[in-house]
Amino acid sequence: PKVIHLKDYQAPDYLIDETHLTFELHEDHTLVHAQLVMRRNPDLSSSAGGNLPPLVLDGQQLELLSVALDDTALQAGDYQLDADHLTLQPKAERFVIDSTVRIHPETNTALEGLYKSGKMFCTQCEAEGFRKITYYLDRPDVMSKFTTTVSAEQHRYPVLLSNGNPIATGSDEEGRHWATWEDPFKKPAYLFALVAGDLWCVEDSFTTMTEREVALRIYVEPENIDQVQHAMDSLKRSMRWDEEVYGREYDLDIFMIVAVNDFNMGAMENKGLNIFNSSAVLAKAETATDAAHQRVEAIVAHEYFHNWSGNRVTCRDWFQLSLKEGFTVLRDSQFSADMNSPTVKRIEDVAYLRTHQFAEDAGPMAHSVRPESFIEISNFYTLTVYEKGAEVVRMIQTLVGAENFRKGTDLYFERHDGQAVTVDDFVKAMEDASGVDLTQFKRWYSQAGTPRLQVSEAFDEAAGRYSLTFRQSCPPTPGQSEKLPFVIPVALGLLGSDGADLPLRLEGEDQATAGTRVLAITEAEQTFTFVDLPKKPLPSLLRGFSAPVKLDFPYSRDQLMFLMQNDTDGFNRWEAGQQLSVQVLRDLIGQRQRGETLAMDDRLTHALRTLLEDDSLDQAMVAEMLSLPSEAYLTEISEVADVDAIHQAREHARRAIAQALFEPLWQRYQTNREISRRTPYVAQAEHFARRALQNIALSYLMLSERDAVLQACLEQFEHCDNMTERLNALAVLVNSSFEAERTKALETFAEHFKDHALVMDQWFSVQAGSPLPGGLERVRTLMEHPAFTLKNPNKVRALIGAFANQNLVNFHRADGAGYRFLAEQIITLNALNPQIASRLLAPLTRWRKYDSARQALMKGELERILASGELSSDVYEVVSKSLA
Ligand code: HT7
Ligand code: ZN
Repeated sequence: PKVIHLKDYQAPDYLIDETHLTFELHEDHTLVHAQLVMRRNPDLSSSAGGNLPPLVLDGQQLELLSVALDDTALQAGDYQLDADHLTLQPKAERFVIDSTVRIHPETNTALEGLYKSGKMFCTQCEAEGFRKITYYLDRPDVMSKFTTTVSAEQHRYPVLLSNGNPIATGSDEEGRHWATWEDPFKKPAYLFALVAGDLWCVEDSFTTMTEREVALRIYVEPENIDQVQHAMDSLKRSMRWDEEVYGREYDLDIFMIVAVNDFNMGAMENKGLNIFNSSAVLAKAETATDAAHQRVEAIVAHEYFHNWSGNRVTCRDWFQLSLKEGFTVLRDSQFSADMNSPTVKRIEDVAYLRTHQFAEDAGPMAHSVRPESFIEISNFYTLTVYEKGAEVVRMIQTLVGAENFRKGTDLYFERHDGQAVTVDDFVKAMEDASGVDLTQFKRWYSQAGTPRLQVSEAFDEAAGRYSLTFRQSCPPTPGQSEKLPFVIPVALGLLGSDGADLPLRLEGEDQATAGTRVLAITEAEQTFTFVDLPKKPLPSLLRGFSAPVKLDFPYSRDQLMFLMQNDTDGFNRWEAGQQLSVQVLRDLIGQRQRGETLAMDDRLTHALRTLLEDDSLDQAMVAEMLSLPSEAYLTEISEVADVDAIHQAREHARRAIAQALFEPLWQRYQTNREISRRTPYVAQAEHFARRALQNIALSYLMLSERDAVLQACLEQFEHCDNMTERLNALAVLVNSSFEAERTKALETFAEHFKDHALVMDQWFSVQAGSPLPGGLERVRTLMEHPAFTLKNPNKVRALIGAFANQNLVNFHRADGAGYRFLAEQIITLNALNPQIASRLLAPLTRWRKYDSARQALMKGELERILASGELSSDVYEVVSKSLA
């Protein structure tokens, strides 16, 4: 397989000014006619004239029926065809190519290009799917104006959609009809979209900041029409927010979203016609959890925000992917923070980043935010490009300040509107707007790996001087053995003995500042000295997680408890609790490994009791603070992860907390359940918070195995009006020892929701994630369930993905059966859907984290996959890099 390198980037020889497409959709094939109005790239054409370079169009899995150059049909000898290209020789600087190809969306299980999801046709072109539709210059720096005509049988496909505005429709006597759409904005092919189906839509409108009316339409299959309102409300909130916070106005007269059931990712920002995984659009109280409601809101916002950060200003090449994705993830997280609790949103994002992105950064697929090479670009839609990319932009905001950051984004959008640009262009706009030199900062884009920041303190009481010394280092990653120092913004405060923030004055400064301040660490080792401090302060470091690093400071448990209760930074209050929990859990893991009786440090329960008994605290925060670090996070921070000891230590801690705090938990549970019983479901922050605390309380209480709690759980399961309470009750039953109740609950749930694919996904996940013994056998049995199919990515994620990623004790069974099972599924999926197969590999790529016996078993399965036959480039790249 060919490796593509960033350093080899060359501008395109030719440009496509206009693209006119005609699709004839049939049940057993589709014909695509493309007319491309092209010209030589003026930046490259030599003034001396000379020979024109060949035109090399991308195309895969296309049956070429005809091709013409300026109306002259070309014969076989006039062009060259291989599996990936159509090459021909232009005769003039300007020319028109006409081609007709036959394709087979009806058998396309890879869900890339044009495919059928159930009864509808839809497309997914990012990153390189358009080349499976027609011959084209399928690269993001070739931007063209598109006109698209779709023709299909009227009865089966009454709705025909593409990008832009509808300009003409018609029908013929054979029961077929057609529609033509015109997109006035130039765009790369990856933003092309087409949909044909029997769809209903919910319509609304939005008045923009300049008083333009935009029609909003969300299309779904008729049976889902009652699950669209939340997405529509989210869309309107996103549009308003982007105007208010980033000054961005929507540009077309219509904005459409279509929900499809078979989709490889969450959603896609095609110009004016976003296509969504139905799981990222549909939400109503009875069938979607609070988390699902929040996910819909975030994804609707993310795709909408791409209209500026991605579509109006796009990427020059795929190495620049984080230009649009990192920035847009930051924008959607800021939006979600504004719509809900900012601290809780930050906690969720950081927990996710530290568990999963840090693991990626420490594994064989580690790459920088702007990767240097790839075999298959689909493998680089990663946590690093998305989540770490967002952290990098967030750090720019921290360093230049909020006001300059906004000036920088304005300048970036204005300067590059209609262009395909690079990460350097983005950073340059930030530098120009702020006057801050970001040269060294850009190492965050080019160096992979998670930096470690070790902090030590020194206090000179007599002089009132308190010094913090920062030492940064970054472990080697594939292809990068040495790293240069990063610019690390450290937001910090110093707490006095009363818990309040002290005024901060650095040596040499005239005046003190109040509260939090940001220090920029730029050297491998650097010391900052604060003065005017008669007593030794307690530092609160990396407030709000101001940089994606692993911070080390030797806090004592008492200091962590003090920070938990006093830090003015909500994020760091949670973080102190997490660090305390990690210390306590590490004790238990050690005890377990030494075969000792487990005995937990009761300071953790004391600290949690104080929180639980304080009615004035945000309930969502209390719920977060009650959540122990996950097994996946404990694995990530272990040198060698002992899966069983981690699980047992964590379970022991949960039981100890449940026992010590039974009364306050029971009280909280009953109060909140009572309110839930009286209050109809509302998808809003304060209600999410109440249910979150109620549900975590229930999950602890059930560990007591008391009959009163079981009855309460069954009451919640049977009588609640929403999926949040029902699914949580189901999950705790599934993880409990009440076998009869568990079996009955699973049956009634499945019977009730058997026709709701998305709810059945939850039903699969809850069972796949249960740590009770026999997990693999349960998953194998569930694969036989009529609602399961390997052809639907949501089902694969819900059952196989949940098992391999969330059920660590069962997946990492010592006999390797979990690994073997996953490898089998990957080999099957490699032929059906390479992108999904490749993503499922992630847990096997982490083999270095485990003991030598497990390492051998995991590598054995990777080798078996490698030897299993013809591999897709997607799977090949991940497996071969993991074994290197
Ligand atoms: N920009 C979108 C990327 C995407 C994608 C990439 C590869 C394969 C399938 C895909 N579906 C969507 C999603 C986003 O907004 O980030
Ligand atoms: Zn995106």
